[in-house]
Amino acid sequence: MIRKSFLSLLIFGLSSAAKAEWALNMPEGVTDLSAETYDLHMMVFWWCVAIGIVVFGVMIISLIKHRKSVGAKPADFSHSTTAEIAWTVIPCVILLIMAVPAAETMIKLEDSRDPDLSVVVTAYQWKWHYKYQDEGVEFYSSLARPSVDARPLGSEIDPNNVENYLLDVDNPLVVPKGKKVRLLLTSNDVVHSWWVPDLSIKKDAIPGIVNETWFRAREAGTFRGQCAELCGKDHGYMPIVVEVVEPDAFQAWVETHSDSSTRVAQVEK
Ligand SMILES: [Cu+2]
Repeated sequence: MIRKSFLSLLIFGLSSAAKAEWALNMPEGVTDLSAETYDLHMMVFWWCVAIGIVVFGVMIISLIKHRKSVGAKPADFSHSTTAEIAWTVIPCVILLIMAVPAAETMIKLEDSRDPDLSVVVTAYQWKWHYKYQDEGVEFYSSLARPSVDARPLGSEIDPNNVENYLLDVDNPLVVPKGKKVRLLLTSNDVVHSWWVPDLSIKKDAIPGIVNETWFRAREAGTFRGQCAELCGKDHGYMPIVVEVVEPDAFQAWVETHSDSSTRVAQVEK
C-alpha cells in the first residue's frame, strides 16, 4: 500500500504538468532583477544543500563507524585549535561568497532613479488605487466581478469554474514593456503589501510612509499577485494584476484612459 502510493506520488512528481501545478520554487520572473534574485536564491539553496550533505554525511558516518558495539573508544581531547579555526573561517568565507552578490543585487533593487513612468499605488481596505503621475490616469483596481459573485457562501457558483478566481481585477495596472516603472507605495488605512512574484516585488504599503520600488518588464503579458500583508477581513480579496504591453499599445491605452475624473467617479459609484 505504502509502496503503491509512493510510486504514484513519484510518477505524479515527475510529470511536467504536475510540476507546473505544484511549483514549489519561486518563479524566475520577467525582469532582469527577478532573474538575478532567482539566481541568488538558487546559489544560496545549493550552498545549503552542500552544507547539509557535508554535515549530515560526517555525522552519519561517525555514528555508524564509531559506535560502541564495534568497540569505538572515545577520544579524550577537549580542544582543537585547528578545528576551531576551520569551523570559524569556512562559514565566514561561505557567508562572504553569498553576501557580495546579494548586496550588489540589493543596491540595484533600491535604485529607482530616472524612471520612464511613475505610479502612485495607494492601498485601501480592500482594493488598490493607481495614479500615473505624468499621464493623468488614475483608477481603482478591485476584485473582478466573477470572483465577487462566486465569493459568498451559498452563491451556488463553483469557484473552480471561475477563471483566475480571486486573482483577477476589474482594472489592471497597465505598463509598457522595457520601460523603467517606479512605484510609490502608500496606504490609506492599514499596512498592506504589493506582491507580484513575477516582478520579484513584495513591498509594504504603509499609511503615512511612501515606499519606493521599481521594475522593468522584459516580456509582455499578464502577471498576477496579491496583497501579502494581513490587512483585515477581506485581505484575500484584493488581488493585483499587472498587464505589460508594447509601448505603442500603452500610449493608446493612456489616451483612452486619461480622462481620469470620470473614470474614478465611475468606479466609485
Ligand atoms: Cu491588503
